[in-house]
Amino acid sequence: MTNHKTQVAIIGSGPSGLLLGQLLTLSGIDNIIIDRVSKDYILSRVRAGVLEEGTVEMLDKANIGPRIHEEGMLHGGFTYAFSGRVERVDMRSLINKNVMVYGQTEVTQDLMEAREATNAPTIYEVEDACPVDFDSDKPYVTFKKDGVAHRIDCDFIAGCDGYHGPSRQSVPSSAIKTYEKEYPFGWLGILADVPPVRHEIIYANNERGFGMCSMRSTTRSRYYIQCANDDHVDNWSDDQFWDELRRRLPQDVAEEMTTGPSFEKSIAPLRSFVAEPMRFNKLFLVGDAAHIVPPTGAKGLNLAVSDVHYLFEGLREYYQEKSTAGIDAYSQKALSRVWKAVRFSWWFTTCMHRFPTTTEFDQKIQESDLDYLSKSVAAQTAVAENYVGLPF
Ligand code: RFL
Ligand code: PHB
Repeated sequence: MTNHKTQVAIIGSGPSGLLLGQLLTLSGIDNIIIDRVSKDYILSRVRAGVLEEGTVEMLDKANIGPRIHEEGMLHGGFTYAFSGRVERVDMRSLINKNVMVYGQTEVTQDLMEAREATNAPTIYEVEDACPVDFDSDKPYVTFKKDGVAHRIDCDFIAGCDGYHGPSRQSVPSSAIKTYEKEYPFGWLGILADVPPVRHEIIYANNERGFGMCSMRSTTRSRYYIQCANDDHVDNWSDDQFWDELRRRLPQDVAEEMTTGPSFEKSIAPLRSFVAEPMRFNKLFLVGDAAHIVPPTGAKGLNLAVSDVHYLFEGLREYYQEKSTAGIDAYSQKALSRVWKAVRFSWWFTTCMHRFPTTTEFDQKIQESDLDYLSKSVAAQTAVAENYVGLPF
């Protein structure tokens, strides 16, 4: 058995674990991060692309360097299309705020590099990670690495291990309540080294299903189409994908879109999920470990960052001011913001997609919702506030 000792043991080296670790390290609070997979595998995962202003501020606070401001693209609005119309929510003129388009993979890479520069320990490719005795004053984490058993004794455990990780699953079912909604479709996404068709993101509601244009840079595009839940990437050649996407976009956009070979293609299911509470004495759930939102509105990564904000402030207060007020308030503060993002993501998903059960009545309601949005400054302001992210 190899024994380790630290103040905060962090399970999961995704954006939430890495950001929490970096903020703790910068405040002189020891932490060890463990992850089931390798660094390269984590960096090969293609996920979110839109960062709220509060997220960028948190990344600045973590000192992850200037790359995000050099390479990230500020967007002052987004476009939505429906019923042959093209409309825009202008966040910049409505509420003087922007979002930043910068890939989650880049955020993760920046955080990994920042962590390496501090020499804070990260152990990759561990097996059987398990939070233990977190209801007592002597919590610890066990795992195996290369067949050798390890144990990390700590003050607190941060469960930053995503939806499938062991942290939430180690909580007795009587102590946790979960809320869940599955959507009867997924998103088929591709990455291609072609210039984005428009400077801003386009969300398209179409009778053939949802379609979306996003990007990672001025030379790299990310496109999505709604697909069936049981669909498979092998069913879609690049040509089939582009043809179907074109059919779902406004005509001028479809005609001007540059296509090319994709180098990544994947299907993500859409789900809303919340676990309550997010604290179990010495164990905290953070990010996807506690909640999942459908990607419409790009809230998943941003919610992980706001959780980290509340938890980091609580832990900092605990160590520097000997107060438990922040960690005691963590679950309630985080969940209050989580539910608002869950509602917004659900609303945007419901407005923009075709459900197998959509009736003519539902269709009319969807169209009138989007028509109202296009005509009401109050509605646009509400959407803009949610899209750029509610305050922490
Ligand atoms: P992550 O990124 O899932 O990281 C969790 C880490 O925990 C590790 N882990 C374990 N470690 C040790 N032992 C175990 N037994 C473990 N089990 C798991 C994992 O290897 C991993 O490294 O969670 P985190 O840090 O909370 O970050 C959350 C975000 O990643 C997530 O909210 C977003 O990526 C969600 N999401 C999207 N969000 C958006 O805002 N826009 C998007 O376009 C978008 N696309 C996506 C997504 C999530 C996807 N997933 C989860 C399948 C597309 C996909 C495919
Ligand atoms: C993305 O670029 O992957 C993206 C952007 C906005 C969303 C979802 C995904 O709402």
